[in-house]
Amino acid sequence: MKNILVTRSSMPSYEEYCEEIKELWESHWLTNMGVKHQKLQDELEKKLDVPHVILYTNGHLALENILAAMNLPKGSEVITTPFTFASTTHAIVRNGLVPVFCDINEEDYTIDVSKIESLITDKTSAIVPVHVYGNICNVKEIERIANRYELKVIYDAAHAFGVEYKGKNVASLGDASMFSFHATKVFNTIEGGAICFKDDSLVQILNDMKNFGIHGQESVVFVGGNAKMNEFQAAMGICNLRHIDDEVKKRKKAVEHYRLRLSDINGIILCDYQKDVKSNYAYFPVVFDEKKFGSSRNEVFVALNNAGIGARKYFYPLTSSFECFHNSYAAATPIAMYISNRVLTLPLYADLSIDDVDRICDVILSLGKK
Ligand code: T4K
Repeated sequence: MKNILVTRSSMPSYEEYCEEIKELWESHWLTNMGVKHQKLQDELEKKLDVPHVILYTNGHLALENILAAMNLPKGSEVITTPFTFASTTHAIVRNGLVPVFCDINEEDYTIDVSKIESLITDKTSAIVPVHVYGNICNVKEIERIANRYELKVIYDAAHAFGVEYKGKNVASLGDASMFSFHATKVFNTIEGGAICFKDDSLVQILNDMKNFGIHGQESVVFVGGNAKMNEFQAAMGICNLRHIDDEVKKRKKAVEHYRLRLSDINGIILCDYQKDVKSNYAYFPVVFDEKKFGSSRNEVFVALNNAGIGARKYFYPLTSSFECFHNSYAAATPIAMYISNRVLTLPLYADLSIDDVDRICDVILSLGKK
C-alpha cells in the first residue's frame, strides 16, 4: 500500500507552469522583482483585498522583517504563544526582543485573550498572535487590548491564506499579517511568503529590508538584507492562485469526511468550525484524551507510522521549551502543554482521497476502547 505523507504540495500541470515561465527563458530575467513578481503581488492585493502585499522568499524572513520594521525598542517584550512553529518565536528573539508566552484557549488553540492583559508590563511593545491551523484569533479583543495599551499587533497568519472573518479577508487585520507560501501550505510559491498591511509608510522600509536598501545603482540608503522572491517562485504562485478555490474545495471534502468518521468518538477532540469564519482547511488537528480514548497520541502516531501514514505532532514540543532558549523564556502555559502533548495533525491535501481518509480513520479507530 502506498505511503501517505502529512501533506503533499499542490502543483499546476507541468504544461501550465512551463507556459508561465516561457518568457523567463526569453528574457533571462530570473529575479530582482521582475514581471512575475509584480504580477503575483498585484493579483494577491486584489485577491486578499488589502492595500499592500510585499512578497518574500519565505514566510520566516517576512516575519523577521516586519517585526524589525515596527521599530520596537530592543529588549522590549512581545506577547505571543508557544504553540506554534519555531519561526514565530525565532523571529521575535532574532530581533532582540523578548517573547512573553501567553497560554492558548481550549477551543481553537489560538491565544487566550483573557490572559493577555495580566502579561502586559511597561516593557511590552507588541503582540504576535498566531492564527494556528488557520483558526482565527479573537481579533476584536486583541484590537481592543492593543489600542488600550498602545501595542503593535503583527499576526503570524502563516496558516491562514484565504481565510475570511465576517466576510473580510484576514490579511488586513492588525498592523500587519505574515503569510507563508511554503510548499506545505494551502497556497504555495515553492518557498515564499508575504507581509500584508494597510499603512503606506511600511512599503519602502520593507522593500529596503528585502533588497539591501538599494534605491539605484549608485544609491544604497538602508542596511537591508536579501529576502526577495524569485521569478520561478512567483510564476508558481501565479499558477497556483488560478486553482486556489478548487484547492480549498477539495480540502473541505477531505475534512468533512474526517469529521464524519471522527466526531462523537469518546476521547477524540476536534476543533469546532469557528463562527463567522470561512475556513481554508489548512490542517486537521486531532487531540487524543488517552483515558477516554484508550490510546495515547504517541501510540496513535506510531500505529499510523507503521501503517505508512505520516501524521505529525504539530506543535510539539512547545517553542518555549526549545533547548536553544535554555529556559530563558519559561512560562506556565498549561493548556498549550496539554494540547501539545496530545495533538496530531492528520494528513491533509487537495488530492487526499476519501479512501485514504477512511484508511487513516480505520487505523485510528482500531486503537480506541472496544
Ligand atoms: N509561522 C508558522 C505558524 C508556520 O507554521 C511556519 C511554517 C512559519 C511561520 C514560517 O513560514 P516559512 O518560512 O516556512 O514560509 C513545515 C514547513 O517547512 C513550514 O513551512 C511550516 N510552517 C511547518 C508547519 O511545516 P516541516 O519541517 O514539518 O516540513 P517537512 O519538510 O517535514 O514537510 C512536511 C510534509 O510536507 C512532508 O512529509 C511531505 C510534504 N512536502 C514537503 C516538502 C518540503 C511536500 O509535499 N513537498 C515539499 O516540497 O516544516
